[in-house]
Amino acid sequence: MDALTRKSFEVRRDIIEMIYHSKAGHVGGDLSVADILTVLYFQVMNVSPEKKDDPDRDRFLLSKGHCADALYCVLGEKGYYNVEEAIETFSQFESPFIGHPNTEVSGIEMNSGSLGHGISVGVGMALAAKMNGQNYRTYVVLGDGEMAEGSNYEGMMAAGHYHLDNLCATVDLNRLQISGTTEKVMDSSSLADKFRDFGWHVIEVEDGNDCGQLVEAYEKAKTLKGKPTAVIAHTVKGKGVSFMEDQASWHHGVMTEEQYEQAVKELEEVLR
Ligand SMILES: Cc1ncc(C[n+]2csc(CCOP(=O)(O)OP(=O)(O)O)c2C)c(N)n1
Repeated sequence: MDALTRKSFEVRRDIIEMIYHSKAGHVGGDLSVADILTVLYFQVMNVSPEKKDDPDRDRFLLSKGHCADALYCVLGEKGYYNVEEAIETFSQFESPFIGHPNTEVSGIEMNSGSLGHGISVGVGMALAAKMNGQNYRTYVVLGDGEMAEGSNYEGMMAAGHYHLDNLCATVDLNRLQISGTTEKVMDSSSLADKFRDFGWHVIEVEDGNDCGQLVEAYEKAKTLKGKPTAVIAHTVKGKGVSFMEDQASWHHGVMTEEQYEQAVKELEEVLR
């Protein structure tokens, strides 16, 4: 197994621990986005704990903020803090590791949780880089259910208008949102056409849980000029834990002890 895939499974293992320990969190979306976050933090982005205040660091915004748990685990694995501390205190009184991303946590650039704001904030950051002659890139990660929020489309329009080729948005397209399929709750199909209509390049990733395919997409995105790039990553909600895969009920389910043990067993088999 390559190092990035291995890391994505270590992140999954942390997520299961964090969620079982706290009896909180959004496990389905965490597991679908685990590979995207791992690839961005461990391969693609110019970020590190040492550079956390460097004005030229790349910027990352988790627009689907309910998956803070996954982001906390990736940042911990990357060395921004001790991942064990995040796992043990997640969602507890006075812990900075609250249920949605907040800038009290080292490495986090934007508070989120109210869906639909990442692209607009990303437009501001990307535009600022252009105006100040800086070379950093801005990355935003969204959910496909989140694409029901109208504010996304205003942000997409502005990004196209200003030709922000230093902005890259990823949609974690797992086809499920909080209460069922996105098709049934609020149909956001033809996302690629929507991005293109607003003046974006689009790269579709057939298997958005495959680290190799994701790396290829992000490296290509870095070479595309004149327009922002949308990476549409086709993922599986709950990926890596068989009984959670493709089940909307695991959007924020709490595991029984038996289910926790089964999840750990499956992930450790991959890591062995
Ligand atoms: C503005 C706003 N409306 C509603 C919610 C409640 N909410 C939390 S997660 C979610 C579903 C998101 O679905 P998706 O973006 O597909 O997330 P994923 O499947 O990747 O976890 C909703 C509606 C919210 N957080 N913010």
